[in-house]
Amino acid sequence: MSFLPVLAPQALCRDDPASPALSAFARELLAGLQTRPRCVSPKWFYDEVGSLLFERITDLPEYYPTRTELALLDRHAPAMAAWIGPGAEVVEFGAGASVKVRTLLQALVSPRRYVPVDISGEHLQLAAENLRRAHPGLAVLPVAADFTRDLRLPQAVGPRVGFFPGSSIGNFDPPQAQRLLRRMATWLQGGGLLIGVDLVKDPALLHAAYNDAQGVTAAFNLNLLARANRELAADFQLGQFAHSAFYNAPRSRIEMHLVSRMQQTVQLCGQAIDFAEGDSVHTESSCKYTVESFQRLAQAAGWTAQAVWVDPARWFSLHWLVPTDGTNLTSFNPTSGADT
Ligand code: AVJ
Repeated sequence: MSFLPVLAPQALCRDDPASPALSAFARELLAGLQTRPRCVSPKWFYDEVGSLLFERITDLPEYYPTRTELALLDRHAPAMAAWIGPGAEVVEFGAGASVKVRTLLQALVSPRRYVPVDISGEHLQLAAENLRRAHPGLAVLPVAADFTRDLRLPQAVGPRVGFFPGSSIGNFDPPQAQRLLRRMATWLQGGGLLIGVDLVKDPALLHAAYNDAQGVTAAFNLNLLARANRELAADFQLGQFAHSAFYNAPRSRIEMHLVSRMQQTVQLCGQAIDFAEGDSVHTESSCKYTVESFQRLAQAAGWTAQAVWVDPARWFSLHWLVPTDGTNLTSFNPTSGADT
């Protein structure tokens, strides 16, 4: 009698070499490649290389969201600060390099604490150091967490306010976005939420923003496979996959895919993954809203829109939301309203 050799998952695919359990990345990537249609969460883009590539995207001439949102923050930070009120504890979801929050923190009246939450731990510590230098007197308490799964925040030290810029909410389809907004309401304990939302616009502008001439977005997308090679010892041939990004008009969203250029088999954690020519892996959705469609979504998630700021070209929006049940803890009443 003979035993068939069982291919042990490669050591790199596991957090603990003594346990057969796969790491979260290995597990989700394998499951995503074995399901149909193939899909992988965009949260896995953000290892160190991916976080740097994303920062390069934000500087691209075609990528309008970051500079448009920064201009809105610059111009309207005093009005936003008035809605938020003094002594706030700012919780940022997906803080990355914590660039945008600086403008907000400068306008706030004695902010008590800044709590950046990010899935990428290395990035978080560096950003926290820089912020402490820029705001001596401000407590900075980074939390490394995947808030799409679970989030445990430290005890609040002041009225909480959420900050979720960049239109990262667009990564979730509307039902998921609604669930996430509801969970944010519980984390914020009655506090408001300042959230950036990219707007529906000429598809040609959207297409250019996700198909930049320098190929940085393509490199960002392909880094998912490079990361699997680095972290999981997979053998993806990067040249054998193509970046594809297009606007899905009926669903008002940009979709990014990695498309197999040929028939091929990839080894991943002891499993053989087959691709036919043209098979695609859906790696990201970036949903676009109108001001009204986003306000309806927020309303359905238990939030009331009190103010919205939009740039003159109507490319991007920032929304000030408060819980509909009226338990907003801010006692400060702003006298200056929002303008659009
Ligand atoms: C960080 C999710 C807002 O959807 O525009 C940029 C990520 N992907 N280029 C976006 C991204 C490709 C970005 N978000």
